[in-house]
Amino acid sequence: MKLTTAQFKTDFLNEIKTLYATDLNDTSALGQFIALGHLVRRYDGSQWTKTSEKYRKKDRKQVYYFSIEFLPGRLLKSNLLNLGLLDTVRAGLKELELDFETISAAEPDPGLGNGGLGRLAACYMDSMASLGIAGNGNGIRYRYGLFKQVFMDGYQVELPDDWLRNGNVWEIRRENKACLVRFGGNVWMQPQADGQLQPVYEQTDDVLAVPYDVGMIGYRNDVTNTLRLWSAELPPSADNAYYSQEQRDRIDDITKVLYPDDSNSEGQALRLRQEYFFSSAGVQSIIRHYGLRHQGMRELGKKIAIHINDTHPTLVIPELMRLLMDDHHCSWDVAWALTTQVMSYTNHTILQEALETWPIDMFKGLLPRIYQIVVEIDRRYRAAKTPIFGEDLVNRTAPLGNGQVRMAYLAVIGSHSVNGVAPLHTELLKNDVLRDLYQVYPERFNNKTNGIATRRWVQLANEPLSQLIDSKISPEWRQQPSQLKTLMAYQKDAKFLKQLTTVKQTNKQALAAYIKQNLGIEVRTDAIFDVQIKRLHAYKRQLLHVLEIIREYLDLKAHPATKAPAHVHIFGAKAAPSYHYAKAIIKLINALADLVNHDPDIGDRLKVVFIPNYGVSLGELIIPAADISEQISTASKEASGTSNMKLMANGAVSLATLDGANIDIIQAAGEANEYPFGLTAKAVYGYYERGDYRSVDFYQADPELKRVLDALVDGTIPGITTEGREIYDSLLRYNDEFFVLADYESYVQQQRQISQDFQDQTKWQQKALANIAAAGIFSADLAVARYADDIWQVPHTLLQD
Ligand code: AZC
Repeated sequence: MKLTTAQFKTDFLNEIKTLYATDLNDTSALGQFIALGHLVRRYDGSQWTKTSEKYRKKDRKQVYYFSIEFLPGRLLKSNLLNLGLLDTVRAGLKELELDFETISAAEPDPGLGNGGLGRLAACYMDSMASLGIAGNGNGIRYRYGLFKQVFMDGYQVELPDDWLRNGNVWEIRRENKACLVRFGGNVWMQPQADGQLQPVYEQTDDVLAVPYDVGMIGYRNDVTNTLRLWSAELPPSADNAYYSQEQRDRIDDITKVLYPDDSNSEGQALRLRQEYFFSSAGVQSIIRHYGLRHQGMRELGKKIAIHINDTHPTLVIPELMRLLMDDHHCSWDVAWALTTQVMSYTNHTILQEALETWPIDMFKGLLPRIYQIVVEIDRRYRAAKTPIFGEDLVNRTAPLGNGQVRMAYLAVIGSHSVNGVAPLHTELLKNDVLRDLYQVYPERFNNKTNGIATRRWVQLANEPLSQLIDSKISPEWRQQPSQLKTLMAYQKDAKFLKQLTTVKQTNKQALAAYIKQNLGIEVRTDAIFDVQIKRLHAYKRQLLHVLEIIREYLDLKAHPATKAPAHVHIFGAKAAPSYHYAKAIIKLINALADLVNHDPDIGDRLKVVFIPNYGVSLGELIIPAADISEQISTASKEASGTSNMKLMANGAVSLATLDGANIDIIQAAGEANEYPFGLTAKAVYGYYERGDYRSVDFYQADPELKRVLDALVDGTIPGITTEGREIYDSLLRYNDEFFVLADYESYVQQQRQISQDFQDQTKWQQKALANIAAAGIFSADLAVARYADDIWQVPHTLLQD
């Protein structure tokens, strides 16, 4: 949109006056942010309305992306960028003697997710809007986001993340679109005069689902889509007064926190309530919206696509069946045909513990009508498939089995498409995790490699790099990241490569300043910034990285004269509150940091920095400053990874196992420009099949490794008596489930190589450039366009090469 600086200033000062009845001098950065947010919403208002009108007029097919997590990050800057107002607003604020960055930093970072899956959902919302797809998000408005992580004595402590304390400028509460979600009670089917069966409910616990809508603004294309987040409230019935405190709490709890502690059955039941709550509310609102424009349900499959992001929203399948049959009087067969036509499912993990199942007793008690429908889905699946595939296979794959409701199986059976998120992952789904269902429905399986929003992760997070790129190639790359490949023309341009070093230096200085200010650690910006940022999990093997740091430390102590570039190891990671082992690793990293950072023999040559409370905003600071991208999961375990793509796009080279999308990154940028190492997935499966992995053999064969592991238990690292022992035992006594020791040697070898290669900055920046130039193929726009073409069958405006 068009806006002059002068007009913006007038609008902004007016907004301040209207909101606060005072003048600018009397407001805080937070107050200024809120005023700016309101103003941006007003600027966007008519675009949002017009988008809905346009979709309505053209009767466009709507895509609904259901996800229990969304991690959008701060929205002020990206909304301004997408509206084309960023420069104007910056200039206007400057004239008012205000700093845009300070105001922008006052925005809370909505922590409505954990990691990759939630951030992917947010990137895809941005891309759907930017590609003009009628795409809607559907999730939960958690009162508290993922916990705020602080370290006390090196241990992770979880504090509540009260992100809504000052309200949320971006949301619109739509109480007129609220609906009821039913839990518990009894249900029976009563024959009607026409012979149809109708459910009769008794003593149900009803919860009011109230939607809050957030605008998802497309990149300079006059489109604003909607992310709808549901909040649980007391139903406005006449006998409100009779709700006991317990009932009130039960309702309140549904949307109170992301990931309640599910290590006990109460927590599990709450999680199941959350899942049904947003699935049911979402599907009800879809059907109501559809009903405004269509007679009957016939066209549903042509007008609606519902995407199930991992298994958490799988109950959209029986819920849609329920609405079609009970409210719209479709027969089972018609309802089922429509449901499978509408639904598609993405799997994000092959880890057994993440494949959700619910005890049948719990499920039945909480969702009696939904349970009846799942029983019927199960019965019909068995009846149809047993004659073809035999009883054993059908028993293994039916939605109900071993006293459990198996969500992933239900998702596959009720969808027309099932996809993995990187080629290796999709192959593993077909050949291992969902092998049996792949026999039954081979045509449903496909791959959609993940992608990232280059707008946020390069244009916004790394303005120095973006400007440098603009000075060399056409700014088209900003809309069409595949154009980044034309940067390869500068591979031998010494001046350009030097400029890349300068950009990296600028970004490292910004990160170094943050580290100094918040952790009191001084790091050299000519050091290698070696970055591992992701959830803390044994399979992601932060531990392998730690062993390398111990090795470097012992090495420097033993050979003080060694000449090597300084090395800063940077971690960002939250551990699930009940994940004991992951928390022990956190304590280990912090204890090691304490030792290394204060050792006068080491000085500034080696530093360990664990930045607490990693999230989207910290990612935007850390990623542009990285030299090394640590992607070191045990091969086969990381479905795709997305920090690998963000780091690559910012010129970090990957130190990576052949896992998930690392494989594709290495192929795209060229093996010579990355540092691959370690067992392949095939080799890992080989160990499983033969059962002959013996971690002790590695310990005994390599004196250096032995010395490093002994440091965990011999007092070298003070303050980790129990944690050191626990970790040591996991590696040696319990045979190292994630093959850390098997990969140690090749990992260390690549680390040594990096130390050497980093000294030749020209060569190093050539590698960085190859990564930046190849990163365009991992753009979320491309990924979403593939979903649109192959799965949702909706038009989009992606510019093809
Ligand atoms: C993650 C995968 O672990 C990661 O490899 C992938 O890149 C990401 O999804 C996006 O596809 N999975 C999750 O975050 N899963 C859950 C349950 O949180």
